[in-house]
Amino acid sequence: MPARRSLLKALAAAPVLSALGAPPAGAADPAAGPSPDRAPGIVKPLPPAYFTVRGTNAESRFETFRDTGRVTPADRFFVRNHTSTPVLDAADWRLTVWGDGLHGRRTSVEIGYGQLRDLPPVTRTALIECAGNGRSLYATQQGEPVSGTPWTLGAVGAAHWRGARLSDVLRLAGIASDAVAVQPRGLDDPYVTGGADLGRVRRPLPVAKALDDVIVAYKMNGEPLPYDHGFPARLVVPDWVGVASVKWLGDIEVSRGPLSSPWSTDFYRFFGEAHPAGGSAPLGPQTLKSAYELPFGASLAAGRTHHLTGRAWSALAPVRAVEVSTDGGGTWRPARIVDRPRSGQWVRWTASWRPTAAGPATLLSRVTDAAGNVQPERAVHNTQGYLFNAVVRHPLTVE
Ligand SMILES: Nc1nc2c(c(=O)[nH]1)N[C@H]1C(S)=C(S)[C@@H](COP(=O)(O)O)O[C@H]1N2
Ligand SMILES: [Mo]
Repeated sequence: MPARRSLLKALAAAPVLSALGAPPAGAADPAAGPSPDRAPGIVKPLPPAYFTVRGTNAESRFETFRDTGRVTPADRFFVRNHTSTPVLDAADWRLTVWGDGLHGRRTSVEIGYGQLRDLPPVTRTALIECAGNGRSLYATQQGEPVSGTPWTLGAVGAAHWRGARLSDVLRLAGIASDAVAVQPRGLDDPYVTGGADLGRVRRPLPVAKALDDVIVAYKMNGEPLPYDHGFPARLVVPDWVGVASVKWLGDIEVSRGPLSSPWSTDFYRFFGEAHPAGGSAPLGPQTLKSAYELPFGASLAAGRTHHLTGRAWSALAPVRAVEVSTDGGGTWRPARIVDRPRSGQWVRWTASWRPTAAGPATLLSRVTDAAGNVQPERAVHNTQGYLFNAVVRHPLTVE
């Protein structure tokens, strides 16, 4: 961690050094904006070979998952920041659990980093996927306008998360048996949008989910959480939209009545013609997707056999089958699934293809899960472009 800390200091100092006319080698020129391997507010380097920077966020290049295993290395994992990564110190960190949902006369309980680590540790392999992953495909594939970060398919990653069960944390704090909701909140800066200060990122979680499989994670892939992914502690809410997995966890409200925040009322609900006036219920579980580990617009040689690879996942049930089409959806054949399907995880798959005719081509893939969910041809539009689940039409050129 000290190395990261001095790196951050160096970044903060860079504009001053530049103003003196002697930027150190590799320092960003503030006039040119962030250099391509940095994003405002993100601590880790974002090599352009692996990331596309989108505002305060960084999307993983999906095709580069090809050389990763079932788990995404932390230095390749996408970052979704409403504001910027706070650099916190575990020694000063406290988790405050408070609210009318604690029993007895308690109103607030503080848990330190040591106490958190003293709770029985569990490790869970889980995907974190932004609700808006695939959002740009509403426009590019369906011709429908949507608002929000125009992610392609790389706002998702899988990791081994180690931490305490949220249920153990809540019981330690004294959650009452009639509590109905909890609301975790981050320690990053308040989110200001359209002139309104919405406060710190927070979103209610029903008690049933909170006590089921949620963890307060302090390790990612065997290492302390990186700053950008929530150090010293974050929630990991398996199978749910990424925003539920609050980073830099600072406090949790426990309530005997329903809770809400802009992240449950204005965002992360479906709005639009196909949905109830006033919007759907707040989004919970993610959806299902499959994709090729190839850049959009890649060129493949004609007359050769290509070993195509991809990934498929469903938040609703383990993957059952993946099919591919190399003729724009006219015919389908099974892909070979490489990994044993498990709930909450993705599988790698392969399919070979020997294109003959030169020219533009479209590759498709389609996942079916064990509950019988299948990727549809079209996703149902919603104004903020959440939960894109349709079969992706992957453009290529055969040369
Ligand atoms: N405190 C806090 N937690 C947060 C966010 C945030 O901006 N602040 N972004 C959320 C969103 S929208 C997503 S998709 C995930 C992304 O997690 P990652 O950046 O570790 O990939 O974190 C969630 N947790
Ligand atoms: Mo997200």
